[in-house]
Amino acid sequence: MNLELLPGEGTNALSADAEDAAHSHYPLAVEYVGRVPAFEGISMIIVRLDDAMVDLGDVLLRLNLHGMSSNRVRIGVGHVGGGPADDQGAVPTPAPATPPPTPTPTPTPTPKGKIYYVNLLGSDSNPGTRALPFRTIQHAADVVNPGETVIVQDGVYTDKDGDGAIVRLNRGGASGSLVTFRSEHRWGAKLDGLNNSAKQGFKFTGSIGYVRIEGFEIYGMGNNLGSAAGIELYSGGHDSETVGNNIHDVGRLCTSTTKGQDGIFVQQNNVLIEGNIIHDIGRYGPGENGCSNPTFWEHNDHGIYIHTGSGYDIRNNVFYNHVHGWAIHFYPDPVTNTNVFNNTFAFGNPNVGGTHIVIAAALTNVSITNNVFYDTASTGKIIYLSSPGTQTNVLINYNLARSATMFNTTPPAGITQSNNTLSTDPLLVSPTTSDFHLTGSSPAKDTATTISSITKDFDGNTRPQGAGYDIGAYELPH
Ligand SMILES: [Ca+2]
Ligand SMILES: [Ca+2]
Repeated sequence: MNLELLPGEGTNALSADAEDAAHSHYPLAVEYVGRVPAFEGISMIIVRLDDAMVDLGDVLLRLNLHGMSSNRVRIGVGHVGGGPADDQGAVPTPAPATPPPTPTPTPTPTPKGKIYYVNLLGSDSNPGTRALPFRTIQHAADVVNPGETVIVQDGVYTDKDGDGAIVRLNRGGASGSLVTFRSEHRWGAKLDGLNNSAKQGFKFTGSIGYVRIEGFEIYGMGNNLGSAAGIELYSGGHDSETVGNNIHDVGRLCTSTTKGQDGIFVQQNNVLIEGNIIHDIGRYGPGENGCSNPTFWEHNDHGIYIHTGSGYDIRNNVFYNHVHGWAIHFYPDPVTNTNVFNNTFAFGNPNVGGTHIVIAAALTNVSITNNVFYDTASTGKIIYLSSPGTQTNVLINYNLARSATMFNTTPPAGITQSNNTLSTDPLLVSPTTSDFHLTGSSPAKDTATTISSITKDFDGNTRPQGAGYDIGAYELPH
C-alpha cells in the first residue's frame, strides 16, 4: 500500500482491525512495515490475525494511520465466503500489471505456543481464550507453560485470594522460551494493591525464572511490618524481563519498618529492566498525611533495590520523586556485570544530598553511562557513596547532570569518571509536570556515546536519530 510514515514511526503508528459476519471486531497487531524493493512509495505491512479468528469465512480488514483508515478489503479466514456485506462503493481490486516481488521481512519475534487472555468479566473456569477469558492473572500464572503468553485486558486487578501478592509466579519459562505476561494496551491492565492491602504486584517464588512482565501499571502495594514491592524478584526471577511498566506509589504509608518499600526488588541474575517509569516510591515522612514519628523515612525505599546479583541491564527507564531512598540502590552484597544505560533520573533524594543512586556494595564491571540527572538546582550530588567497599572497573561516563558534583565524597580507586557533563541543565520539556522528554535545544541531543545494542528509546522510537545517540531515556525527535 501507499503510505507515508513520519521519522521514527514504525509499526506503532499503524493499527488494523477486522470485522466478521457477526459484526464482531478484532484488533490486529501490526508486526512489520517496510518498503517494497523497486516500488517507490509502496510499503508492505504484515498484520497478525487474532487467535480468536478461527474459520470465520470472509472478514473485512482495514488499516489505520494518522487518524485515517484504508478502504476495507475482503479476505477469507479458514474458508472463503459469507462475511459482512461489502462497504458502499467497494469495487474489486484490479490485479497489478506486474506482480510485485515478495520481499523478505525482518523476522519479528512472535509468541510461541498458546496465548491466554484475562479479562475482568471472564471466569477462571473458562479455557482462557479471547472469547472465553480467565478472570484472574493468578489463574493464568498457575497454568502457563514455557513459551506461552498471557494477555491481560484493560481493567484494575487486585489480590483476589488475599495472600498478599496480586500475582504469585509459580511457573517460569525456559531458556529461549519465556513466559510472557503482557498488558494488552500499555498501562491498560492495572495491578492495584488497594491502599497497602497487597504487599507485591508480581511476586516470583521458588527458583523459577525466564518470565517477561510487560506494559502494566502497578501501584498501591505497601507493608507496615515488612517489605513491599511492585515486582519482587527475591526468590525466583533469574533471566527475566520487566519492560514498559509504570510502577508508582509503593509503600505510601506511615511505618517504621526497617524493610524497604520498593518499585522493583531484585537479587536474581540476568535481569533486564527496560523502558519502565518508576516514581513516587516510599513511606511518608514526618507530618506527611498525618504521619508522626516514622523512622527510616529518609533513605529506605527505592525505585530499584539491587540486593546482590550479576547481569543487570537497566536501560531506557525514567525515574522521578525517589525522595525516601534512591532511584537505584546497590546494597548490601556484591553486584557484577551490570549496565545502567540511557536512563533519565529526576528529583534526587533531598534527605541524602539530592542523590539519585547509592553505591553501598562492592561493584565489579559496572557501567553508568548516557544517563540524564535532572534536579531543580545544581547544588545536589548525583551518586551517594556509603561504605562502598572494593570497586573494580566501575565506569561512570557520558552522563549529563544539572548537579555540579558527582559524589558526596572522594570515590575509591576502581571508579573511573570520563566525559560527564555537569552543571548543565538538560533542558527537558516540563519536569514539573513529569514530562522528561528533551527539548530541541537540549545538550543531551546527539552527545551520548554509541551503544549500538540500544536500538529504541523509552517511547519505542528508533535510536539513533540525527547525528548521534541522545543521552537519557528519550531520543529526539519525539
Ligand atoms: Ca494473591
Ligand atoms: Ca540523536
